[in-house]
Amino acid sequence: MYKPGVDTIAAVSTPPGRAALSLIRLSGPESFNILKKIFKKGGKKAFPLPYSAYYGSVIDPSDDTVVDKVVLTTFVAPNSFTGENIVEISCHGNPIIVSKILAILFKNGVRPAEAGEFTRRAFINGKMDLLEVEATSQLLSASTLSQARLALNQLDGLPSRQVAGFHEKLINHLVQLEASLNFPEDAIEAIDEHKLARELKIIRDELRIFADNAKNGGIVAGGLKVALLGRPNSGKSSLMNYMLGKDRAIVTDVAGTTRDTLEESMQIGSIPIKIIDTAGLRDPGDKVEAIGIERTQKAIDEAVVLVGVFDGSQPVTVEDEEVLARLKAQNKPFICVRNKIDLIQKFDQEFFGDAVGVGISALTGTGLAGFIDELKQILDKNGLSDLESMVLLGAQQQNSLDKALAALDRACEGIGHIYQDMLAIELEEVVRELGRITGETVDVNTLDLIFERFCIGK
Ligand SMILES: Nc1nc2c(ncn2[C@@H]2O[C@H](COP(=O)(O)OP(=O)(O)OP(=O)(O)O)[C@@H](O)[C@H]2O)c(=O)[nH]1
Ligand SMILES: [Mg+2]
Repeated sequence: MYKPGVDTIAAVSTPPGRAALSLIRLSGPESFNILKKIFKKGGKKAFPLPYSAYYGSVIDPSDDTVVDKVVLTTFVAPNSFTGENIVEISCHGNPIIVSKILAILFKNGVRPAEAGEFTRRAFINGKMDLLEVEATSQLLSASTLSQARLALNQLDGLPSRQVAGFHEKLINHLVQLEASLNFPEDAIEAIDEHKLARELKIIRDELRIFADNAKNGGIVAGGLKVALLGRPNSGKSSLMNYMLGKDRAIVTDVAGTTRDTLEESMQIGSIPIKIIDTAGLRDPGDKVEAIGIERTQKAIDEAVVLVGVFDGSQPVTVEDEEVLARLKAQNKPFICVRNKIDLIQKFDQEFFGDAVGVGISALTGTGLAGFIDELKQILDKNGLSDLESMVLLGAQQQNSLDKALAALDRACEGIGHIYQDMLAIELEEVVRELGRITGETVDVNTLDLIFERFCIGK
């Protein structure tokens, strides 16, 4: 059973295996007392001082042997990551030494930390809210610098302040509404429903922008997928290879070379992209190709932007027409690429109609810069390059945001038609769900779900 602030916990915060150093972290009320039993320091500096480093030896009290020479760093409550007394032990990075030190700690009143328990204590002690917890989790799992930057922005607290702002404004409205409902005789000013409707709609607009920023944050954190599609031999794999700067996909003049989808990470400007090469779209020649084409549809579904690749050295075919129709039917931004402009062009220039079309050669690289530019513009237009404003939410937080928006919509639509006590119930729900995003109102089960995604030692 979880007991915050009662137990003193410890875990290794660095990855397992041999290294120059490993870091063992302790947090809890007894951290310093326990260290006094197992650590012999050199020098005269008093122990523990806040934010101090001590050089000395870890001793096994059962037989007084020296286990390792270490450096301790101390953080005195409440000025620490968890808000508790923290000691960090930097020892030599040998798994045998690390296990021995942990074993000594566990014999002397420390218990092993659970996954995410340090961060959970930071949350419980008011050191961070759930938006910052989510940012920490995503910072640890980020695979590109821009994803890390996105998480760091959130750690600065802007999304937290935004949600707190919505929360506060709505609570004020709710309090006035409740007061006029409960004490009508006390000459409390009657609610001006027109004014309230206007103000709620402003909050709803702001909350919708916040939701869009969260949607874009989710897309960027997951790696923004761009799928290449087109008929066989149009040059999809060649284009992917050129963009990646390496021969990732097999390229041949055999139609139907790519049979499975291939996914690779790259960056366009500062935006992390996952580029997906797909099996050429046509009537499949065999079972394998048929499965490949099914996977193409999955790639189309997952992609945020689609790129149609057409062979400019050939006249338009029925398959090209099907590809264009498919691009148009997805309700997603797309770019049409006329490839092979290094060859004599037989492709009808008018074929793309209103759609964005660019000529390139995936063989020589001609026109590639223009294509990347178009791609950037699409990302800009869809708010996907503005990392500063993006928000990262966990699944539970997203669920709460959806519920908050739905209840606020009902309140905005209902005001003037529904009883004020119904309106109050909707606003209560918005306030409760917003509180769940930051963690102001949250239940233990949800916390379990949130923190179990962390590694032990964080
Ligand atoms: N001249 C010229 N040839 C190209 C260009 N792009 C691709 N090719 C050639 O076209 C052929 C097919 O290229 P791929 O990249 O394999 O085409 P694909 O669309 O991936 O084909 P599938 O995997 O079969 O769907 C290969 O012989 C390439 O060398 C280009 O810009 N210019
Ligand atoms: Mg291919």
